[in-house]
Amino acid sequence: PQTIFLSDYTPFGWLIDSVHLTFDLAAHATRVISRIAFRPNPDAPAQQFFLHGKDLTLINARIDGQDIQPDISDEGLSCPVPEGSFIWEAEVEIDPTNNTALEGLYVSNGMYCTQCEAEGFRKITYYPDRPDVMAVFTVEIKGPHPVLLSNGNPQTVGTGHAIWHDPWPKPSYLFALVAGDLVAHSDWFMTASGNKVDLNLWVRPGDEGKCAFGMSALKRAMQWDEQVYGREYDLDVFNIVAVDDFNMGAMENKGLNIFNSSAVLASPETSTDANFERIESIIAHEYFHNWTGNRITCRDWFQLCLKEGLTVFRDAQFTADIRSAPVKRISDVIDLRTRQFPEDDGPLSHPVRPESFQEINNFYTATVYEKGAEVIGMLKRLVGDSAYAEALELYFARYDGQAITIEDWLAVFEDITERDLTQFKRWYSQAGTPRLSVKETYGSGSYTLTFTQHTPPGSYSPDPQPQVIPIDVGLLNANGDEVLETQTLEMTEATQSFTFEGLASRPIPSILRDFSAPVILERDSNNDERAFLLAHDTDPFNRWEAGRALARETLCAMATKGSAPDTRYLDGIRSVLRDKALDPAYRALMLELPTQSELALFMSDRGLTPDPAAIYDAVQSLKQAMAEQLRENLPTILDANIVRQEYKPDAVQSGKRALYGAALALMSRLDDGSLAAMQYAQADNMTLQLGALSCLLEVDKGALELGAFYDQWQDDRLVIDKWFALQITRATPDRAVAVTRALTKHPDFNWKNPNRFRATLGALTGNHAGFHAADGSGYELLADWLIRLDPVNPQTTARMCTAFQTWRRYDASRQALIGAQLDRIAATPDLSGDVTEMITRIKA
Ligand code: BAL
Ligand code: ZN
Repeated sequence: PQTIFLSDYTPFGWLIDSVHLTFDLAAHATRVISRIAFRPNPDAPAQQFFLHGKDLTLINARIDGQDIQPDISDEGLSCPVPEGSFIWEAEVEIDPTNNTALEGLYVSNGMYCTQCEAEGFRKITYYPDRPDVMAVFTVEIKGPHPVLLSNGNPQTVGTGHAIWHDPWPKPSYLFALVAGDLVAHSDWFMTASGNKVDLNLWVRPGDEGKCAFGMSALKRAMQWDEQVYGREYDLDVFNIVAVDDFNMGAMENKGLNIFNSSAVLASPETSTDANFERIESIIAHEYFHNWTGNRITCRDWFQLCLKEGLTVFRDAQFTADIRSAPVKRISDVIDLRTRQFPEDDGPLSHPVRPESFQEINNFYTATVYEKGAEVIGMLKRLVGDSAYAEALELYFARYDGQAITIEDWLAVFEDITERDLTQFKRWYSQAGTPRLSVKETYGSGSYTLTFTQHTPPGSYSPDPQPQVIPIDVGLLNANGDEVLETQTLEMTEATQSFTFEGLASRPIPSILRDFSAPVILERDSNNDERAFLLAHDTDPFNRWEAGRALARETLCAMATKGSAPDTRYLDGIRSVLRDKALDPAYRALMLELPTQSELALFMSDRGLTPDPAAIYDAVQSLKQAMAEQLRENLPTILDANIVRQEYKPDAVQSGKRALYGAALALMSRLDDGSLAAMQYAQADNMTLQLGALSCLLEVDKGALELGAFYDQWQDDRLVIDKWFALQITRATPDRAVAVTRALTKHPDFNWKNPNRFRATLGALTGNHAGFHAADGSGYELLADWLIRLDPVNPQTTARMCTAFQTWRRYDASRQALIGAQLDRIAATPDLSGDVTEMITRIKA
């Protein structure tokens, strides 16, 4: 595969005035007729006319009405063109039914749909398939389907024929088409300017009852974007379509968002609170892309973080506003540590804005998305809320309708604040998670914190330079009173000191409040201080962090030295749990232990080789100790947090259910699952039903319930995904591989469906000790399936190769076993470019 470099960017030689596409849909022989008006781009260097195209059969091509014979390769076509403007016309044939890769136009359950980001449009017709070529599209669809949809506003719509016109210039990656037997859940929204927008959520017949929540989330997102960012919707209609076979969560195509059904369909009986919250945030995310991504898009794919980092940041603000800000922040940091830190710590590490790639699909990563959002959070913290708001106003005004770069994005902040952001820009160009160590001195009322930053060198960034790190700090006295409110310290040097005067006694510092930067804080603290902060910190994030750090320390000591659980952790957690002034959702997060892979990274950061079985045993022992410690408190907690009102997926009820579920899991360790079995039997919502089943499986009970669950839900594909995943997630390490293998033989294991594949093999990779079974059986089973899936769906296969990215952390035997599987995958004949790139990088 060819490597593409950011530094090689060249504008396309032509601009497009209009695109007219006609689709004549047929299962194996869809015809796509294109008519495109090109004119020379005065800002581009001279170049040969080249259009991308893949897996297309060219029927005919014409320039200004004259038949031509272009040179055709695997990547596209080229031909001589007139010097001035010209009309390109082509007819191609494609086979949507055999398109199992789910890129371009494909068929899912009899419904035609598209996925064009990043480079799927070239599988639909010949086109300059790059984000900086923006054009106005008119799309005509012919096909025997009751519903025919494309981007923009409808012009003619009926069974068998429809014409859609999108007045907003857009790149091809935002093109979408849907045709099928669908039903709509409809509503409307009045914009601040008084334009009425028709809203439709299109689903398969039978799914109508799962649309109301998605629609309400959409309306709330539309209103929030008007109120907070001053962004209004800009078409007469906004369509969302749910599709079962989809590689990602959802896609922000202009006016026609296409969603993985798991990211939009919800009902209390079939969806958990976590599902509802995820759906709400994905709907908001895709909607927010209308401005941050669609109206203003990326010049090239290296700038992916321009739209993704900003849109993740915006959807996080939305969730924080309508739910609980501290709970959202903590959840995001857990996610960052689970997915982004390992990525940035291993062979797949890359900057938020990569400078080279082979397959852009491999860069839809936690680094681009989540670290990209963290970078925006830091920028906002450094410039302040009002400068951020002004900069965004300028951003929308200056770049509307353009395809731009990170330099353009930073320029609005430089213009508004007159700051020089040259050093800050390293967050976009340097890979790796900075380590921030801190030393302190105190004397004569003067307290000094000295920070040192160090980013481990990697292949992408062999010589990392100091970054701008906003460090939020507060100081407490020995009584737990705040003697210094939160201040943002701006660190720019490799080592830098900050002094605070006038302190009556040596303070206890609360550092990196609100997780003000995506760094690993290395502080020579101790469990007494952590316990103090767990009891007293006034910053909700750092209070949680103190508990998490105590848990990490005690689990590390238990796993490596066989220590007993630290009583300071157990006592601290009990106090927090009993504090009724604290939000139940927050208390539930306090009860959650660090993930086993987080502990593995923590240990390897300290130069220890993580033993997955020992980590698993430590976690089990600590949970048991927590249950014993809280024996007297659990009945009260359970009683206070059972929700008796009609189910609502809001923050208040879901917080109570989260705390109830966490307490029920501990109670199950004391009563052998009897309360969980009772709750399972009575459950009238999926949160409780699945939560109770999970508790039972964790204490090696629940076989009957597991069977009953399948019988009850066998016709609901999204619930059966949960059934697959839960058994594997809850399997003990010695059984995880066998359970997964057995499920791959289940008649419902439709492995070509990405959701089912992820629910099964993805769940295995999430069972840390099971996947890392010492005999290598987990690695072998995953490799078997990756090799099988690759020719069918390279994108989903490549994504799942990331399970091997942490391999150098483990012992020599495991490294040898993983290395052998990586070699086996690499040696597979006709391996896709996607997977070849991933395996090559992981092995490097
Ligand atoms: N643009 C791909 C899906 C998403 O990030 O919204
Ligand atoms: Zn996005």
